[in-house]
Amino acid sequence: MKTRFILSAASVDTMPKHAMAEIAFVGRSNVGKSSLINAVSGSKIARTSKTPGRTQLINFFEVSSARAAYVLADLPGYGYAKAPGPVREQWRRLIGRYLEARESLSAVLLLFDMRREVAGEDRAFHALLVHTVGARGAAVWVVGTKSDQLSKAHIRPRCVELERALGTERVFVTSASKKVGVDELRREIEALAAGHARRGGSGKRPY
Ligand SMILES: Nc1nc2c(ncn2[C@@H]2O[C@H](COP(=O)(O)OP(=O)(O)OP(=O)(O)O)[C@@H](O)[C@H]2O)c(=O)[nH]1
Ligand SMILES: [Mg+2]
Repeated sequence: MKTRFILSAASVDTMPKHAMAEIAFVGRSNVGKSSLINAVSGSKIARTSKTPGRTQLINFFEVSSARAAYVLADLPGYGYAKAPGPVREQWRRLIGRYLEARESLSAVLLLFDMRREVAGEDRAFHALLVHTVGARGAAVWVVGTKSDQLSKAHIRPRCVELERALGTERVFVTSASKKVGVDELRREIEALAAGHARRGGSGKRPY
């Protein structure tokens, strides 16, 4: 598997143009987006941090394996209460514009820390994804992160709670640190990317 950092974008105009499948990683600040990108791509390409709100731009990475080539987009985390109001507003707008502009997005992965309760803001964001990019044909996957922090007995009940709270059928259980669920997630992403390539790229137009 080869990985390449493409670029960091602060606005829609500077996002990369390509015809590969693109998969976006979104979720609250500190949920483990960058760590999961590293786990899936088998690299240390995305910067991770103990300080929430570190990723403030959209970072694009290209991953190619024997099976497929695709782009992973690492989005800034939403809902970081300590960030100043204008900064949060700027992130919110950047995420909104990204979702609007990337019209042939293959999938959005919405990450949840499996230890945390689902808040109203999370439900609203999930619903927004389903009604916007989901309605345009992108897959919207709910991914539970940091499963290593839960006892085995608690994992299934937490998944059921997440499924109920969001009205979704499937939750991917992952731990980037213990590599739980990572191979499965990579296989699903590769399958999406292979389908995208078979259909001749974006189907509409390259980004
Ligand atoms: N125990 C455990 N910790 C994790 C896991 N994944 C990430 N972390 C930790 O959680 C913290 C945040 O991880 P990041 O990957 O930087 O999170 P992020 O969602 O990219 O954060 P922002 O870019 O700030 O929005 C770091 O201290 C990671 O080491 C995991 O699977 N298990
Ligand atoms: Mg990050």
